[in-house]
Amino acid sequence: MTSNNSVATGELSLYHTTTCWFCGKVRQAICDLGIEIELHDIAASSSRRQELVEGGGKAQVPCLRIAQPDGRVEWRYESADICRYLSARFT
Ligand SMILES: N[C@@H](CCC(=O)N[C@@H](CS)C(=O)NCC(=O)O)C(=O)O
Repeated sequence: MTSNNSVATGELSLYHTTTCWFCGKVRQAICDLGIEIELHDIAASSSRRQELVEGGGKAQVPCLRIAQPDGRVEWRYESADICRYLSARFT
């Protein structure tokens, strides 16, 4: 637990932009679930954008990067799928 009582989820990070409505929906879900996920703004950082394209295959946001315990990395696109995944894991 962190100081503001939320769950820190180090193996997850969200590639997003501040202007994308779909990203806002996912950020709101993260907030509602009381979890903390590192955010990477691909509009503000070309290296983060490149990471997303190289890892996930396209520059679409939002995308949740999930580092599995066995070392595999999953790149999950689609805001509804991301919200469903987070809700199933953290509710
Ligand atoms: N169906 C997707 C739509 C996401 C979407 O359209 N994202 C836009 C930004 S608002 C985007 O990344 N467009 C660039 C691209 O698809 O390459 C979702 O719900 O996540």
